[in-house]
Order: sequence, then structure tokens, then C-alpha cells
Amino acid sequence: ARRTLERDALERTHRRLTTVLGPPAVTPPAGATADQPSRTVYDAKHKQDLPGKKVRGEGDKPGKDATVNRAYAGLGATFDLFLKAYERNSINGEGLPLSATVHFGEEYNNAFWNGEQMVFGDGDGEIFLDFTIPVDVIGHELAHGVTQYTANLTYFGQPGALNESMSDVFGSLIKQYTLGQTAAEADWLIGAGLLAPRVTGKALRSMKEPGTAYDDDVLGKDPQPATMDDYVQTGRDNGGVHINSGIPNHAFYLAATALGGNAWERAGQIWYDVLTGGELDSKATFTDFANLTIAQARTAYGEGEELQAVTKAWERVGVPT
Ligand code: ASN
Ligand code: ZN
Repeated sequence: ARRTLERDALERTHRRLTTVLGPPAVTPPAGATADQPSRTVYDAKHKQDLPGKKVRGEGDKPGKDATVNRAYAGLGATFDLFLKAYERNSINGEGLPLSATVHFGEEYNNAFWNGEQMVFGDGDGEIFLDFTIPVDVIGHELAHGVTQYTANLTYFGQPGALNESMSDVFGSLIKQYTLGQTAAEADWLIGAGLLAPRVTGKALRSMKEPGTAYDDDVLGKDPQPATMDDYVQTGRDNGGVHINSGIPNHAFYLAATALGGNAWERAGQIWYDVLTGGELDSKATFTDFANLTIAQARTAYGEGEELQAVTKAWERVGVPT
């Protein structure tokens, strides 16, 4: 009874205040709402201080700098795939604002996720062009954020190569989703359009034919294996994280193309559910990951073509399950 009296009193006070002061101000959400991203693009102006100067916020119209506009659009494309295909609200699932810095450093030949935001170099124009050009590269970097907030795969050896592969898989799916491509229509390249004209090659990596993305005097030959027979044992590149990722990349390609249709739907859903489902250990091996995708295919779709496609994909790349 006392509680009711207190509540009545509170409500009367609230009504009085509302009458006098008008309705209380609505606090704007800190991050993205359920169906809208919260993007900010910064310009490092060729220095290496982060985040740099804010040049475009959410809802701002495009400006004159194409690099800024591509970064903004790429953040949006990534947000869209995760929300619409997987009902994930941004990188952390809780509307995390998305930030990107462009024009990082001088002739900087890379892009990266620093644990909090995206960073893009302009490339030196000799080997690489502007890293905001390929939307799958933008997606790749943001997907590192998704992995960080979920399975948090250790960036070395096989878990590291799985971490890299998750970024390539979802990076490619962001491009496919954006272009409305089926698995059969997709190029399955990572970084198409990024190589400078003088470089002999088509992209950074190929999920369809790992090891064939480039073969060039300056860059050398694409070192990626497609199967466990060619697994590269190395201490470089954090134990070959960008090299052996070719194997799980190719497994995803095989599963997705065997199923046909949109790759983000069944193959992508299975991979997404394993990455975010809580059972994938941060030190997972290729076999651990493969077994979880097979189990997830069965759980989600039963004893059907999905289970067969996933099982056969891992078999073809030589990962024991
Ligand atoms: N672009 C690279 C990547 O995201 C940067 C790095 O080596 N961490 O994998
Ligand atoms: Zn990466």
C-alpha cells in the first residue's frame, strides 16, 4: 500500500512538472539505433595521429574528398550486411559507433583496425592505390572488430589465419551484398582495384583460387595455399596469418558456391553463427572451426545439402574433421 502511495505521489509530481516544463527531453542514443549506423570519418592529413580531424559525421552530405566518401559508404555497407543479414547492430552488437581515419601517414601501404577504429592509407601509387577503393577491404578491417568482440581469435598461427579468413569472408560478403551478387556472380577477390597499374595482378587475395591473385617483380607471387597439402610453416606474418587463411577462405568459397544463391544467406549464416555463437575458442585450429561449421549446418538445416556442402568443402581443402 505504501509503495502505491509513493508511486501516486511521484506520478502527480511528474504530471505537474511536465505541465510546467513540457515533456522531458529525450536523451539521444550514444551509438547506432537498431537500424541506423553512427559513422564518423576523420582525416589524418598525412600524419599518423589518430583519429585526426573530423570531416564527415552521420547524416552529413558527401563532400569533395572521394576517399572520405568511400570510407563513409564502406562503413555503411558493413553496418548494413551485419544488420540485415544477421540482425547484428554494428560491430559489437550494441550499436557501436563506427569511426574511420583516412589519409593516414605518407604513401602508407596498408589499412588496419586498431582495436577501436578503421585506419586507411593512401598507398604509394607504385604498389598500392588508396585503400578505401575496395569495399571488401573496408569490410575486412571492420570484420576484425566483429571477431574481436566475439571469438577474439588469437592473431597467430591457425587461430590467426582463421581471424584473417573471417575478415576476408565477411569482407567479400559485404561486397556481394552491396552489389546484389550471387555466389556464382561474385569475383571472390579481396582488394580488386587496389593494385597500382604497374603491378601484375588482380587483387590482394583470391578465395576462389588462392595463390593466383598476383605474380609480380616487386610484390613477388601470391603465397596463399588453397589446401592443407601446401600449408606454409613460417614465423613471418604472425605465423602466416595472411598466407594460410587461403585454406579456410577456399573452404568457404567451395561451400557457398556449391549451395548457390546469395553466399551471405546459408554459408554466411553458418560461418557467422560459429564466429559469434560462443563455442569457438580463441585458440581454435582449422579442425575446431570446421567441426563447428559442420555441427551448425546440421543444427540449422538438418541432414540436407547445407551439411553436405560444408562437409565436402573442408574435405576438399584437406582439413581433417
Ligand atoms: N591490412 C592488414 C589486415 O587487416 C593489416 C594487418 O596486417 N594487420 O590484416
Ligand atoms: Zn586482416
